[in-house]
Amino acid sequence: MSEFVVVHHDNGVAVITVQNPPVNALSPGVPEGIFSALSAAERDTSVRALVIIGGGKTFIAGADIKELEAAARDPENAPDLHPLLLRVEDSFKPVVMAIHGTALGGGLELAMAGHYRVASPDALLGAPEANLGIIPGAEGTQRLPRLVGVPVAIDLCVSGRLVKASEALALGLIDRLIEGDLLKGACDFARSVADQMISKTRDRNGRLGEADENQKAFAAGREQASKIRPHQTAPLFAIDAIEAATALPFYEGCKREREIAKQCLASPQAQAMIHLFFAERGVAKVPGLAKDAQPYLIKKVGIIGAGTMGGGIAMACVNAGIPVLLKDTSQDAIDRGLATVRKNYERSVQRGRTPQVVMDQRMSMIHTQLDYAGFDEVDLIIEAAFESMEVKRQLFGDIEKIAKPDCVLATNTSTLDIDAIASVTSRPEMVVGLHFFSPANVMRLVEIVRGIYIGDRTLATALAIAKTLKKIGVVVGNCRGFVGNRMMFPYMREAQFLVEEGAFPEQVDRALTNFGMAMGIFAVDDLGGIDLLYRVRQESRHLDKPGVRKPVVHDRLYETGRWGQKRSAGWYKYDDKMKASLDLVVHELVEKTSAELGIKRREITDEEIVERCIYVMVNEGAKILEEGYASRAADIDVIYTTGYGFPAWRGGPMWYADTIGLKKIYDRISEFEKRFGSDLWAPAPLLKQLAESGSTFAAFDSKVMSIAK
Ligand code: T1G
Repeated sequence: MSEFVVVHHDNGVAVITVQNPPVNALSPGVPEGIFSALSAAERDTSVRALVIIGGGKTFIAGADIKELEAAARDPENAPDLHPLLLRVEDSFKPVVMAIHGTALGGGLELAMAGHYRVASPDALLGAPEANLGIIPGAEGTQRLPRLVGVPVAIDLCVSGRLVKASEALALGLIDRLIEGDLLKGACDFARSVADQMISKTRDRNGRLGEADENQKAFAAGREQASKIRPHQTAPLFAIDAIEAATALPFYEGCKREREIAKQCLASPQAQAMIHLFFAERGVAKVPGLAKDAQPYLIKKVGIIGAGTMGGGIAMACVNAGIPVLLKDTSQDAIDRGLATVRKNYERSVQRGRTPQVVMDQRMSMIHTQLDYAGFDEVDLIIEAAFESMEVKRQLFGDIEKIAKPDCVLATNTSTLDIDAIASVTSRPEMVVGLHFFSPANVMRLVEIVRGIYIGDRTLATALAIAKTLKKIGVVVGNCRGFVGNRMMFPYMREAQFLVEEGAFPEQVDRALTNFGMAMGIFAVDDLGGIDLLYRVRQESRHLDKPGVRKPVVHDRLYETGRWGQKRSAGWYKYDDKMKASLDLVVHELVEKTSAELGIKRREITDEEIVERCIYVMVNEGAKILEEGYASRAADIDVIYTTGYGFPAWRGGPMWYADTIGLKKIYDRISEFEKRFGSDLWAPAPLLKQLAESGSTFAAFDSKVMSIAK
């Protein structure tokens, strides 16, 4: 019997339990184990029906993505689940799939080959393959539309969203909800259908719809795909495979699906997104952090500052079930902050994402106040006050006198020196940077900034609270702008230089969004506020090297009072729905600034825009790695794809650089250095070294991790 499968009998039912922790992935040996257990149960005359169930916390969370990662480099060796699916579906004894936890990708495909599916109410089902740049490749695109109809199958494959068991029942994806003991309920169900005619999913063509309505569904699906997953190929290929299901007999449809799946698996997008899957899980493995460092338990949080960030962080906490004390200096500030929180929840209720009762319950977990009452009982204090060193040092001096000894003290600063803040306390080892991204209740990224004083338990607590808040916590060093903003500064600089030299903001933004950025850099600047970046630059003027070119056009815009969306005018002008449009006033300002700088404006290509804006990021990323402010290039990829709108299908800036080839990037940067000078474009020594040795950032990471082990 296979190490991955355990079989026991329950009054005429053979129960096949899959055991491949942590998520029962269909790793090599698992499908084979299920296959032989099923064959044996079929031969066993005492068996009238079968139940397949997952051991531990979940059903089967899909194919083994590690195996897919290898197959992406050699698709001919992609895992083939077809023999098992056929074995299940052609069983002459009913096979009941008992689902708890998650049934995802290949796990859902196996479940759909079964004759019946039952689930516990907390189960989640889905086809998230698009998140990996691939399509369901185990007949999922052929069986799913047969169970739930074409439009729903398209939606599930394009969005990758997971459906709760109650919705799965309504959709026809499962046959029964089992309250209480799932295994007992599944066995009872199996016995109840043991003598009934077996219906195979592959023969259920009733829900495949009519050609004309399907054409509408395909068109709507392709439009949805280009809207929610711009530039991504897999969602469109999934629709092609579902279309094959409606046009071809089952097995020909499966053959078409396999061809498309192989094509997807071999695509750079799949390799990039599979890289990110593991990179997002790899950030928790922090070199230098003691493996047995115990995080402090966070049961209650105190937040200082009820502004945009403080309010968003409060929502993230109560959404995770953690009550919050939210303090600010004036009732007005509190009322404004709470009004924003309430508006956010109301919007979510209106969209049917949050039941009203849940909104009320979460709002009731936010206690607002003007003093520090109760802050001596909280387990974590997050300071989200005005971005000024003086204000933050004052605050940390105050809170450390109130907070209990094992309370972790965190600051949400996005640019200021953590050590300078920590050093005003008598317990700097308890201080950590928790740099959330706006809106903090939505954005998945948290930069966890570790300063020189931080204790292992404090760092472990920061990682744990990020996970509890369903965030991706990436540990970074305490340099100016940490990792994300530090790479953003030269990116913004080059974008502004390009505008001073001949481009216009909308051209730069178009080139960047065509490249795949979620937003153009000038649109981002308008969203964040022109005054914000202006103030950050003023605060760091003392760090500027004399004689080195600095952008001027941003100052000129600031001086006009066009501070972005908050003033309905910035690089763009905005209507009352915040829709951006071109403003020739900005063109005049840009041309005037070029004249002021004595720059003869020239034709600038989109290619130059992308190269200067993205390569300068890569170069800064390489400096950050060699200076040790980030542990892995993959961490930088996670930061930029989850916090800065870098396209996931390009894998992040460092992975993207590897796909271009570091030699080409290095050579181009060296050309820019000749044109614009070393102060702006000196190649990072690490980039030079990797480029000249024909190596990659991925190889750099493996080396880091092999040393860290
Ligand atoms: N394969 C290999 N390893 C996996 C895995 C998988 N499918 N899923 C998770 N892991 C590892 C993960 O790397 C981590 O390892 C540990 O398990 C815990 O994961 C044929 C081709 C199930 C919701 O896309 O979404 O099927 O870091 O931290 O937060 O058509 O994991 O501890 O060493 O995420 O509790 C489709 C992917 C595959 C689901 C659990 N399936 N997994 O979340 O734990 S493609 C997916 C998840 C496919 C078919 C196609 C989540 C989870 P480590 P975790 P979690």
